[in-house]
Amino acid sequence: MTGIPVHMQRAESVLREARHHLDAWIEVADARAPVSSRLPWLRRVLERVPAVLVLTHADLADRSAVAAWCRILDQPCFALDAKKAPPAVLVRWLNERMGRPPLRLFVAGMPNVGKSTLVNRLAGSRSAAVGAKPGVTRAEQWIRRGDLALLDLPGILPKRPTLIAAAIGLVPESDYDLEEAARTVLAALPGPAAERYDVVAGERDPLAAVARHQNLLLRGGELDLGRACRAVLQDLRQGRLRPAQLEWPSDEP
Ligand SMILES: Nc1nc2c(ncn2[C@@H]2O[C@H](COP(=O)(O)OP(=O)(O)O)[C@@H](O)[C@H]2O)c(=O)[nH]1
Ligand SMILES: [Mg+2]
Repeated sequence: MTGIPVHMQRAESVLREARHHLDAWIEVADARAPVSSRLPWLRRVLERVPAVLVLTHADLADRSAVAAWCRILDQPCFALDAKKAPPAVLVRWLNERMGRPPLRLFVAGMPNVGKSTLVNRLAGSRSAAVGAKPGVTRAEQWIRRGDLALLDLPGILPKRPTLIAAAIGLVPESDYDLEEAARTVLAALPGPAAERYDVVAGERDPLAAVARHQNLLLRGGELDLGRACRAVLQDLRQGRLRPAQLEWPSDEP
């Protein structure tokens, strides 16, 4: 298990056992950052289990960039707004993998990528019965949701989360520098930043420009850069900076 953080070694050993019982797994990542929001080590562990990649938050991303990502990524890929009904092609893909109901499914991804939202939509109106599903390896790991038996494995994080992952809210706040994350966002989204904060191209200190534009001042009248950082991150997360494409396929080597 070298190369895998200690807190994930248990997750890996559970998965090594459970993978034989899975019909399929859904890797959930964020369409705004399809590199930073993925978990390569998980793909290695689950190599032989049929996989589909779901890119959530497509409603906030750049449509053509996301379409290009889906073309170059290595597996079936669906970009969607997880809050809406899942596309029929995704449901069909899953149904085709089901042996006898329920579909034994692992929905995996970093915190906040949209796993629960997606599962609720997939389980739909039949999701009333929530409880332990006995009989498959370690009973406590499985949750029954309608026609789905879900492997429950919380707390999966990459070893070194990027500032972009932090910016979209996938990383605990204690684990990154707010100012670095906010500056990363402003640098990556010049168009939306200009539109929302009038940050002009070549601006020496874009964060100060945000503080000025939003009138964020400390008592003495100085610019409140701390609040400017929070404003930028909140605007990004709440969909007020659009399109919020933070990683482009053309950046890939
Ligand atoms: N705009 C948008 N918001 C989403 C989408 N998917 C999830 N969310 C929101 O993102 C937040 C985290 O979603 P959640 O399902 O709890 O993530 P989980 O931690 O992976 O289970 C919630 O506020 C959701 O409403 C999406 O596709 N588009
Ligand atoms: Mg959740």
